[in-house]
Amino acid sequence: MIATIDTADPFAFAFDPGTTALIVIDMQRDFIEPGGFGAALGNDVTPLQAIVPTVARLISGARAAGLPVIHTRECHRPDLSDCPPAKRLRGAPVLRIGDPGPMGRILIAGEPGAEIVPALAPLPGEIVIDKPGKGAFHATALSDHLARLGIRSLIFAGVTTEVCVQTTMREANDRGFDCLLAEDATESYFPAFKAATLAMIRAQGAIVGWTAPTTAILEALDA
Ligand code: C5J
Repeated sequence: MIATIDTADPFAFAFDPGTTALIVIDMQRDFIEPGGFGAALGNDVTPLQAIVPTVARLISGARAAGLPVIHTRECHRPDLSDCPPAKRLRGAPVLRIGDPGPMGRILIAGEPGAEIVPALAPLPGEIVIDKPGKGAFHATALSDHLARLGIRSLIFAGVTTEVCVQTTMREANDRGFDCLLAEDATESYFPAFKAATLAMIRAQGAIVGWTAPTTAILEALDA
């Protein structure tokens, strides 16, 4: 059965919940808690913390509606073999990827900081994609999982809006998925970047995809 979100931007978003998945991007301690990668880059992490309850509501509505919930984590192997020097050495952060920090080594798989925040912990059996890039399709098995599950439409949440969320949405759009971003279940360290990203996504007749508030998405899933 087709569900429709009439209030989606730039026009109604129609999707079949049976072929739709929720992708929650990088809701990790390293981006959301003080002492992680986001803070090491000089950012205030409080705006990202504020969306955790909204993301939790979206995840629980998706689970209740039977949608697969896929979680991603931006992180690297302990030997950094999947972290290009161009990424690790860029800029002048207080702590670089791989350096020891208050939550273990920054953005390294298996370290406490790379874990998803406890309030949004994946359930046993849910897919968790560890990704070395900003986009979740790059160097991961995400495409294979989506093909195996018969997924055609994707609902997105997570952080940060203009980096890993937008990159993954663009990758998905190019692969033929209809993409919807939950406006209030995504956040950036830079409010202007979030606003610009939402506008870019829905410009030119949904050139990348649609956006809608979490409540509207949950109502459509519930109907
Ligand atoms: C960043 C991300 N911002 N998950 N990563 O470096 O968006």
